[in-house]
Amino acid sequence: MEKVKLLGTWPNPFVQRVVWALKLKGIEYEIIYEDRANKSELLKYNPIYKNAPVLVHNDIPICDSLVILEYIDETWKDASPLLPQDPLLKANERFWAKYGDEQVLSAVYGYYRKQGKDQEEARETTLAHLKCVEQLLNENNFMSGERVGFLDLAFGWLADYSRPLEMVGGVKLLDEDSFPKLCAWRDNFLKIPSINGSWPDQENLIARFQKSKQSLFG
Ligand SMILES: N[C@@H](CCC(=O)N[C@@H](CS)C(=O)NCC(=O)O)C(=O)O
Repeated sequence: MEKVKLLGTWPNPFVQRVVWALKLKGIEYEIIYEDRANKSELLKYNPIYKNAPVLVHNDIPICDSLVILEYIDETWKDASPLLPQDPLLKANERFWAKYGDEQVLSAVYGYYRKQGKDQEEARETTLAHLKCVEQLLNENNFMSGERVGFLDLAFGWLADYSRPLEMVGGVKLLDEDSFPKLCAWRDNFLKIPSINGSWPDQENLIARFQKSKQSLFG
C-alpha cells in the first residue's frame, strides 16, 4: 500500500504545482500544512533547505518541487505523463522550468516588493521575461504542447497568482494586449478539472497577500 504525504505551507506556489501533479495523476495523498514559524516535519524531512514542498513517499522524503514533479512522473508513469520521452524535448522543458523559477519568479517578486524607480526597473525586467515565456506557447494550448504537462505546472503560479498580485500590489502581469497567448493559456489551464478543483482560494490568497504587503510596507 503506497503512502504518499505532501508537506506544505500555505500559500506556496511550489507546493501548489505538486498538488496539481498528484491530482492530474489521480494519486491519493495526505497533505500537511505546517506553520512557517513553527515547523517540525519540514525540519525533519528537509534539513538542508527546511522549506516546502517535501513529498514523503513510503516514509522517504523527496525535496524541491521540480525534482518532485519528475519523481511523480517517473513513479506513476501510466496516468497523465508530465514530461515527454524525447531527451531533447525533456531537456527543453527542464530548461524553461528552471528559468521560470530562477528568473521570472524572482523578477515578479522584485516588481511586487520594490517601490519607485526600483519597481519600474523590476517591471521592465519582468515584462522582458514574460515576452520569452509568451513565445513558449507557439500555436499550442499549453506550454508542454497540446496537453498540460511539466512546464504548465511549473508556470502555474503565473496563472493563480496574477489576480492577487494585481489586486494587492498593482502588479499587472497578464494583460491581453501584451500577452494574448499567456492569457489564453491561463484560461485553458484553469479549465482542466484537476487544476480547477484544487485552485487556491483567491479571496484567501488576496487576504494573505494583503497581510504580507502590510508587513513589507507598513
Ligand atoms: N526550489 C524550492 C523552493 C521552495 C521554497 O522556496 N519554499 C518556500 C516557499 S515560499 C518555503 O517553504 N519557505 C518556508 C519558509 O520560508 O520558512 C522548490 O521548488 O521546492
